Amino acid sequence: PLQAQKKLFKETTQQKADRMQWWTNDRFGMFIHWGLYAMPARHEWVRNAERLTDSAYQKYFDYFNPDLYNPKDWAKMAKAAGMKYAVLTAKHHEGFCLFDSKFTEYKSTNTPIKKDLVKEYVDAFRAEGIKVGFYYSLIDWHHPDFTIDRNHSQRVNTPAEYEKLNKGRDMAKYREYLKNQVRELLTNYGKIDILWLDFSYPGQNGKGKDDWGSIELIKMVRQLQPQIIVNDRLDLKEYDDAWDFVTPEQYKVASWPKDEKGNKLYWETCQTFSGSWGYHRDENTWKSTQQLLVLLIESVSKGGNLLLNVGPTARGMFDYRAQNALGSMGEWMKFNAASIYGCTEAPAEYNKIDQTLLTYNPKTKRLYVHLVDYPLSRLVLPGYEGKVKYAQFLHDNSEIKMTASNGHWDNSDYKKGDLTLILPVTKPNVEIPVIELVLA
Ligand code: H79
Repeated sequence: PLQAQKKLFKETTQQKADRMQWWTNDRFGMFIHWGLYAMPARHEWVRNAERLTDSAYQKYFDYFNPDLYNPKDWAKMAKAAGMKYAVLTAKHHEGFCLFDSKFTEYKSTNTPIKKDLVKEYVDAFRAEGIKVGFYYSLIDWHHPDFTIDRNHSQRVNTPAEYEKLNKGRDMAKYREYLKNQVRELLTNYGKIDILWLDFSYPGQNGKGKDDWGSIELIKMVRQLQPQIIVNDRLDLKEYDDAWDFVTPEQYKVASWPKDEKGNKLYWETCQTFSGSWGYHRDENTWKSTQQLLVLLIESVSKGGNLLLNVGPTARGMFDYRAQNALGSMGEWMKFNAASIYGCTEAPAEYNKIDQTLLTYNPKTKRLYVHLVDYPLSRLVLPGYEGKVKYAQFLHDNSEIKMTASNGHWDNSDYKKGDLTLILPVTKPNVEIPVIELVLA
């Protein structure tokens, strides 16, 4: 028998399901990585990768002036893409704050732009009806009390070097700073829907729950914002209820993630357009529209969400590649969103169909067959005979004829009990066409 998980709060499973309801329904969110690293424009880890010192990094602070920042445009693009929530980096690992914190001078209000960028984001996204979240980095490469560790921008090799560099640094003070800033974010900007903390790496020269004061922190978070949804990176996995969802980052899960008792977990994969999270001018590894749509559809087909990242430029714009990608997703979502919102993994009685991804809406009892690889005029649904009342394309509600026979004199895929759909030979003008099955 497995050990009972520890609990910090009194919330029941049903109460959690109610709190998570909008999030599981909405499925698709926008991640926004924005900070000083938009200026070097070569990955948000540039300070670590190139071992940049405080003084080498200072020029980005001195010249930070995103004069074209207009989060209303961002919110409109997110909405048009079909995204229902957003998560902005209020502070990333570099330590720079996009908000007017009382606890640091290292903030946007002290740069040439002189604005609380978080405030404008919150107002703009809320105005478009998009739920508002904050990313806050646990790691901080700028704070003088944050001890040098294996993920720091300063690299050291020997224990003696660590000791020397960390003389005078006091994690207890950093812990207070972290708590104070999270309190500011969850107090000064109204109702916040999501808190995305990043990240823990316990072990040698690492940091985890004791370094962050994770238990204290999560208690404060839940007290300030009882309905908030929080990710799983505080290193509190032994508690059932100290986190809400798991966060596979830049990889695909094989199947719906479960805990060790086999319970399905709430989950969200976070993904980038090109690899880097921060704006990367020269990266040439942008995903195709097809790949991006598959990331979304496949997540829903396994019961999860997609948080898709944009890295705005140092002038505060989404660059043309990001705009194009969002636009193409929006084109698809405009006609096919019914297979995403409110949908989840299909019940096991509906067999997998080759070259397709299935999603299911439990309220309307409709099954969505995503034709990832468009078939040639016939699609055999294995074991579906008697299970389907009606079939149509989702984008135009045009009927798709079905037959409980092979539908062709030489359809060798067909077995008794299967259902055959008769499709047009020409693929409809939709990146990934969707068949809507009204289930019996
Ligand atoms: O905020 C985004 C990333 O900066 C942060 N989490 C997402 C949401 C993150 N990405 N990777 N990691 C945390 C783990 C560390 C990976 C590293 Fe590397 C491998 C650090 C150095 C080598 C990736 C590759 C980052 C720089 C090079």
